[in-house]
Amino acid sequence: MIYKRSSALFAEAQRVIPGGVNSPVRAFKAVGGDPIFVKEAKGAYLYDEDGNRLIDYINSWGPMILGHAHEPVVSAVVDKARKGTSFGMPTEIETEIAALAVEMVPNIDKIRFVNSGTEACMSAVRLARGFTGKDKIIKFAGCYHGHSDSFLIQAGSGAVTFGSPNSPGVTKGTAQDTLLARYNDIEQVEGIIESNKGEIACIIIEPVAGNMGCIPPVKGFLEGLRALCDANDILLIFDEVMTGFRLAKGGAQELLGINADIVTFGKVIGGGLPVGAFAARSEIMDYLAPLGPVYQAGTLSGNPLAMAAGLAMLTELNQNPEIFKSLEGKTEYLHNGIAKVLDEENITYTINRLGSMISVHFSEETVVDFDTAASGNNDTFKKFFHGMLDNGIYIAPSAFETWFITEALSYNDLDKTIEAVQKVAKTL
Ligand code: KE4
Repeated sequence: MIYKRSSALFAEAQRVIPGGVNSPVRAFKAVGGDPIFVKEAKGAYLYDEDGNRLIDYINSWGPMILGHAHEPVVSAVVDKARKGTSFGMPTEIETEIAALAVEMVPNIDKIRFVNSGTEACMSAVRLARGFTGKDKIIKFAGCYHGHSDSFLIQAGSGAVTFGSPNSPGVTKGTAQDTLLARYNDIEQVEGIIESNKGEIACIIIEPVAGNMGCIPPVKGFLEGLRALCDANDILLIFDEVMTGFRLAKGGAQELLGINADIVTFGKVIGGGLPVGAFAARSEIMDYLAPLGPVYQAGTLSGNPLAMAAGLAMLTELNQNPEIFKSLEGKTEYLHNGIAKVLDEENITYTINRLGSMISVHFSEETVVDFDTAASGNNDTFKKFFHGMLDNGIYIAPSAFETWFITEALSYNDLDKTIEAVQKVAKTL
């Protein structure tokens, strides 16, 4: 594959944008080489600036669950744009999408829209602190809840990719209120709660981790967190920015049958436009300004354009719940196909999968937390990434990310992907 124009554009971008990108993981630092610049996309395919067509397994890190430039979303946005893009005043469409989200997701009465997953998670933690009157939070090494200061403590995704889990600029004062636990280790969480009795406002977790690759919760882990929160007056925050409206209509709460106190959303809920949200039962949400004392605000929150994209997306998912089963079937097919060809080539690997989230780890250990995710052979991953790219398949440019399956993928696309793995496996 030729990437001449992408490389030229990257050189230009670096003159005026730090690192040439507006989000670090896009810079290919973890895999080497220059990033691909996308010209346009449709369905399951990206078309880069050098005329290459790539089968896309990132889908903008999750939002494009129905494929790129999905017609109902596009026309909803175009129609809305003609009537104005933002007013900074309430509009009916915000109520429509809020009511639909409340109908689709268990345990929430009200939802507040913001502009990113980071903002949703940041606001959810502030709300939990305000509601409980307590300061400390528990997060899990390798989980990523966006780039708000409280979360950049052994965060996943781009933060780990950069090998700089704790970012400069996060003060000691902030860091001291963030307690770190190991994913899937309920005993450790119990110990942390014991040694911080009465001080913990919330536990925030990705119910299915997606920022260390895909790591499903082991049996009993989430149930244990639920019980510990109930016994200690701690709010359980499910960060469903990735899993929300992807694993099921009601997200991980529905699929795994665990009730969270606050749920955060992003990605799919915006249909590809900048939307985040956080939601809970009224008793908690009514603590938010202008009703309650916890302040949270945003100029473009709930803007009609983003709401139109999100409403079109959620409406289609709500009316066609069989999409989630179809996504799961495609992901399982891909999993089995990749496993078969890697076994044939005697490659050491493990594949984690849940619903339409999947990741390939070149590790002999079962990947259940940050440390085992980090034990993967990164050199092998780099070769795998570039080999797949050269075969027209775009997977996450980091071993600490999840692949996102889109309904726009055909089984022919999946077969092409498996064939590419077979070819690349011979070079590993
Ligand atoms: P945003 O602020 O990027 O919209 O959302 C932050 C966030 C919160 N919670 C979870 C579970 C997330 O996965 C994310 C963002 N995901 C990354 C991909 N792993 C976004 C990609 C990027 O940083 O460019």
